[in-house]
Amino acid sequence: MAAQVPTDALKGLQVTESAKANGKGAKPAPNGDEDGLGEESDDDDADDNAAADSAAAGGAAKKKKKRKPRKKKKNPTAQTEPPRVKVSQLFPNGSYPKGEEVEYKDENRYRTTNEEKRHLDNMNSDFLTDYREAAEIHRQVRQYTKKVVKPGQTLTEIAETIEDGVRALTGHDGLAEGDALKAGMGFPCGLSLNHCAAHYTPNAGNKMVLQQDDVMKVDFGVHVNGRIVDSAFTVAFEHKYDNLLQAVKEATNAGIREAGIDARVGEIGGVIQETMESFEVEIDGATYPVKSIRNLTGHTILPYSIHGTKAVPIVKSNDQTKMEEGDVFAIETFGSTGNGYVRDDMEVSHYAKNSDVQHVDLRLSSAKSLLSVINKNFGTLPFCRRYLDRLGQEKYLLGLNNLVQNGIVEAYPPLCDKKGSYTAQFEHTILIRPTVKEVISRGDDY
Ligand SMILES: [Co+2]
Repeated sequence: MAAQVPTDALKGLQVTESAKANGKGAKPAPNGDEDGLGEESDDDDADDNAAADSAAAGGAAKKKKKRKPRKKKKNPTAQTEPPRVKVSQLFPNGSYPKGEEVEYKDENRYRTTNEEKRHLDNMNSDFLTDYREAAEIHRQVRQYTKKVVKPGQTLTEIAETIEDGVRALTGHDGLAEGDALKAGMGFPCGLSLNHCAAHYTPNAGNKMVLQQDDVMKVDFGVHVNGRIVDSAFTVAFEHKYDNLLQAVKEATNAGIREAGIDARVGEIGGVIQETMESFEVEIDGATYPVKSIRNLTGHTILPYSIHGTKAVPIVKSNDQTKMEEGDVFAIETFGSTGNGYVRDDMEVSHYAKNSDVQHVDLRLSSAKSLLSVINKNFGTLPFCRRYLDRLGQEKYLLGLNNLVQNGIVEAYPPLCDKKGSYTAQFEHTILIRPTVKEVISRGDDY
């Protein structure tokens, strides 16, 4: 999810204690898993096994004779299509694949083998496990999506393909109160077309259909216990956009390469811009320079908070802010054939509660009750109108707008360059670990 210059990116967002507490709701599953595979424990596993356990224990010898020998429940070993198998079953004991680990350079080279830094890394094992699980879910869902996405599908269908996949793979459908805070969507699935760069997702009743000629930015987040993986790619069916996509992919990888402990974000922006703007693209007979969109940035990610306090510009700047050990960054770059500048346009779909708001006395009862729904289900995680719809909320717009006017909830409108232009995006989440930089969302695809 893109951060905007300067306001969004520079807000000092804090994690609320209640959000933290809610996120730690996963209980260990009962021991005595019949298949003995010691699968990752969470609430849903407990539910799945409850029936089987009681049949095995309570039903004991008496009933056993009457029944046909029950087949042993086996853990699936492969993902289905569409993806519906929890990744915690595919990777028992939390043994999720690592991201791409990159050693630090120069004066930070010592860290890879340093005893103290390795110790610090080991103390973060829950953090790493949650992050790797979320990243694996992102990879599996996006790779399925890339396989099936076709012109003629509605944006709503595509968004639901992704969101249903993410929720199933976390094992949390997010319908029971507080469930979406344990794991699920880290922010709404953005499907921004052509001149729109970010923060578009269909609201209820949207009939937009993906066209053969479209350039679609797919930007979605997966979180496990508030650890958000923010990663995005661009889909195009026509080869005329190849150079645009290539420019942005290389610019993002340049940013990832430059990132590291003590790296200055302004310099990283310069390298990103240089890479991006070394490309041009010919579309329908006209040649365009590819420009970095100068008022969009990458950003730090905090627990349950998608936009942290640091920004990573994608143009050269004097920003001397340094990356530090322990930071989590979303490195995202946007290229455009237009002005290289976005402004708010079209209907809002994305919202998030501000984490730094003081208590406000709300007079509107619909705003009060909606805020309670937001607190219980999303905390400070971004959500969209469709997520309120699926919780059964109705006629909430007045209340929602009131929360926005009172500064409690922030609206994130779609961000678009000039009409007729094309924009592309690639994004990865990276962990600035004590010993190495881990590109947690890296896959074979990008
Ligand atoms: Co982002």
